Amino acid sequence: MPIPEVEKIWMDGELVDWPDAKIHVLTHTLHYGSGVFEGIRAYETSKGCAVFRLTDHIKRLYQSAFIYRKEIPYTLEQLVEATKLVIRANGLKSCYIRPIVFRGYGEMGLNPLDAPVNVAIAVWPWGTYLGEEGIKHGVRAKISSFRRNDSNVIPPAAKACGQYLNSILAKIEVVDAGYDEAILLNSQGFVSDGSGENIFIVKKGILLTPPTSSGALEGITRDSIIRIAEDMEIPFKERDLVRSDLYLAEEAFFTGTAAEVVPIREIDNRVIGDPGPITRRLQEKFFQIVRGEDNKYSRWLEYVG
Ligand code: PPE
Repeated sequence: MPIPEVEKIWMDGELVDWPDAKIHVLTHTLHYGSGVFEGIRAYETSKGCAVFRLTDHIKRLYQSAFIYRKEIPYTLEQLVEATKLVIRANGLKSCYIRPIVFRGYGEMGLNPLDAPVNVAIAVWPWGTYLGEEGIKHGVRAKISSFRRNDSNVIPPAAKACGQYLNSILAKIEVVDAGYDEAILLNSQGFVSDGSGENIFIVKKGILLTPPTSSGALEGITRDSIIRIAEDMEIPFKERDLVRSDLYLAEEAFFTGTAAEVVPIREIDNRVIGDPGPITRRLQEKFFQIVRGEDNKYSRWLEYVG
């Protein structure tokens, strides 16, 4: 997807012009994928631009960095403020936000601990991730032959740059085969998540999603949907899912910051059908919340000011 350019990017404490936000070709993370990142969205509301669960995302960024023994040279509050600053500096009403903490220039080799740590926060307007049609009528998903990286290989709990090679292989495979999105199983054969989304299904009226021990990222959208479902008294269970659970699902959908809430209309050519009632209700509520139309969830919105 092409990146629409804006004016400024926050880099190591300063706002720099978009074309000047450059790094050296010997940057450690470019070679070894040793960075960690976040994906966050800000939405237009009647009270101005609001970032959805900004503090929770930045907390996860610190957790990802912690796993890789990387010290972020800023406080959580500073990165929260920097995020708001860069949105304001670009005059955006809504956007996607990509903070990245990476090992910079100066050291090569697999011990990253002496390499410098750099931080950047970029923002840009980003429309629907899997298409408008996908949001409305659902996407066609295929289970990839690539397995999700195991916790003892590359912990899926950290959102690290290098681990996305796993998602990239899965995505290429299913897009080549004519599908919209990949679903990954873990090495035991249980369902994990999508290439860049968590997955939910409905079976016998119960909302189900795999536990994070399946290799699924502890998604913030996933957590939001679980809490919304509880508030709506939709029966919910976190449990391991096998391939046939997906085929026989009454409803299925993906959740993610970039993807938002996207119905799945087909999995491996087994038709699940048009978005079902539970998917619709959760999707509608999610969009109301992010647009600031439901005060009950106002704590999830952090205004840019
Ligand atoms: N699983 C994976 C593998 C994943 O990458 C994401 C987010 C999720 C689940 C959902 O997590 P959350 O955003 O907290 O609800 N993927 C990010 C990157 C996507 C990209 O193409 O880049 C995102 O949605 O921002």
